[in-house]
Amino acid sequence: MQTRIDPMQTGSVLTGTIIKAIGGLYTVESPSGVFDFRARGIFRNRGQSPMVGDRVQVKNGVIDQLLPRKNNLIRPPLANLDQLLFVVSMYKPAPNLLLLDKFIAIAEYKQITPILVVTKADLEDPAPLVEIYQKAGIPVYVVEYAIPRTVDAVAACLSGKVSAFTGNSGAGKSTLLNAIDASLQLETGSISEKLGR
Ligand SMILES: Nc1nc2c(ncn2[C@@H]2O[C@H](COP(=O)(O)OP(=O)(O)OP(=O)(O)O)[C@@H](O)[C@H]2O)c(=O)[nH]1
Ligand SMILES: [Mg+2]
Repeated sequence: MQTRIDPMQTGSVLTGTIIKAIGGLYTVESPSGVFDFRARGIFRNRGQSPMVGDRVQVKNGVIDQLLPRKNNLIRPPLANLDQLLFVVSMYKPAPNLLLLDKFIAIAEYKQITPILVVTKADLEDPAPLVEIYQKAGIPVYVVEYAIPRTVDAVAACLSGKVSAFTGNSGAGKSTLLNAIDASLQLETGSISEKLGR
């Protein structure tokens, strides 16, 4: 059985993954628990900044070392992704395929598996879009909230992988994440509708 360590204790060393980064405070998930730390000033001086997904070593209660990254994105700053889920809605907002193709190319280049998740299929037939991307070898999931197994399929593809969701405002990212995990309780709709896009 692992003894619980005090990560702030002098001489303690802990390795974990950053799961949240806000205002210079980093939440690190480790085998001994989840803790908040700051990072050594040296990272800023080197123009290196810890990001969500980074594997880090914490010494004496401070993030001391960033372990080598498999890949990373700059905006949003995310490291060590296995897959990127592109949430594309069939209607309002309509799909922007040029942008989608660019992002898929970037993901492939960074060795991140691109996955297409199609929403609002109840409002417009997704078949033509699905066909294009399936033919190109991209995994495609069509989500229909009236058919729960379509949500379960997306949830299942997340298992054991580090994933990020991206997509236009209003595409249905928060709605989907809430359907996958109701405890998230993400706000949906309001902002996009106020902006009218
Ligand atoms: N008809 C229909 N509406 C959907 C579907 N998915 C999402 N919506 C609606 O679309 C609106 C926007 O959904 P959100 O989940 O808030 O979109 P988002 O991608 O999180 O948007 P931002 O947070 O602004 O980036 C909400 O009113 C949802 O109820 C769908 O599959 N069908
Ligand atoms: Mg949202």
